[in-house]
Amino acid sequence: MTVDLTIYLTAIEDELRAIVSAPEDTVATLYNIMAYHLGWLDQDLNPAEAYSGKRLRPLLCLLSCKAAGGDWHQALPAAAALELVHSFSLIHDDIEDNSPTRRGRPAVWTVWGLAHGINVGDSMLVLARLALSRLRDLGVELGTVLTAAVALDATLLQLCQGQYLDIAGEGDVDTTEESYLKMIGGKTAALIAASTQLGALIGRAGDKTDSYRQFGWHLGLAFQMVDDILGIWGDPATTGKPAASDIKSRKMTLPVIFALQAGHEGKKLADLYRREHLSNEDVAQAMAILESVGARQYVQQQAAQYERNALAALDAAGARPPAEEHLRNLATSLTSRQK
Ligand code: GRG
Repeated sequence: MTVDLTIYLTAIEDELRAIVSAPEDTVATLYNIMAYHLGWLDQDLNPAEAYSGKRLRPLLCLLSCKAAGGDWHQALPAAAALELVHSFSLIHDDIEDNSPTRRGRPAVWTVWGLAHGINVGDSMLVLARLALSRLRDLGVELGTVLTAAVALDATLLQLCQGQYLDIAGEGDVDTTEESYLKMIGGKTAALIAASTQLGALIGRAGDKTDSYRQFGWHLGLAFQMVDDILGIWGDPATTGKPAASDIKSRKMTLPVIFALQAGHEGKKLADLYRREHLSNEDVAQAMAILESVGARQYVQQQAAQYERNALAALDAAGARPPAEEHLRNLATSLTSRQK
């Protein structure tokens, strides 16, 4: 992340810390577990400076607000709400996926168990929704606050629907690219689109708000495609996930969907994916098939196309410098990211 964004990142952390603070000592641990997930504490709940993720969604929100001509400080409650929703979804996703690690550290549920994991996630979701009420204190009009709250709730539903499609489609070797796009639209693009939409809304972008949303939507699709690449070919030391993790768990990601359509090699991959458990040799074979049919290059090209769509929407939004340049740089850095 470039140095220029430090001012926003610092303000995001301050806003999050103010929200994630225990109202009384009896529930201190509940809030401390949230702080662990956010990277501020270690497993023993002592202060830490762990990797806490990119803070992509709040950054997009603040920069969209500024690019639309608004005061980005007014968007801080929405920015924090978006990161809290993201955190909630990761904590629950790790439980649903049985993933033991997150950002290179034990996932919340592996340290504190399923019941606390679910409850901590739920608490973060509720804190996210409540956070929006502070928009009023910062002078945002009541109508805008209501529109933002409804947009956030509609996004939560899209997230649940995308997650449903993801879980229901696991191991389905007949998955089409069309159904994949629907799934990642809900699971990933919806929250990123909401980030740019809410920022623009608070920045009073008026009829340009939808272009900001489109920017986030296309960026979100490109982002997930890059995530798919990293889930197969990412460096475990950088991603914090085991090597070829998405193949081992037989995820229907875009490289796999593409390769499954590739004649004889595709049939071989389908046979592997139908197995209940993939051995190391099976994983190596699946990886060789993906390479041989050019699945990685295909997905890179697709991600680049969605990135171009995103940048075209940003142009249509009439985003103002210097935030426009920050948004552009952020978008392009995401499609070449390593984690
Ligand atoms: C919101 C009510 C409600 C339900 C959510 C659990 C769930 C239902 C959805 C899961 C959605 C999910 C985890 C999608 C993955 C999106 C994704 C690519 C996450 C990684 O985002 P990064 O790279 O993460 O921004 P960092 O670590 O940088 O924060």
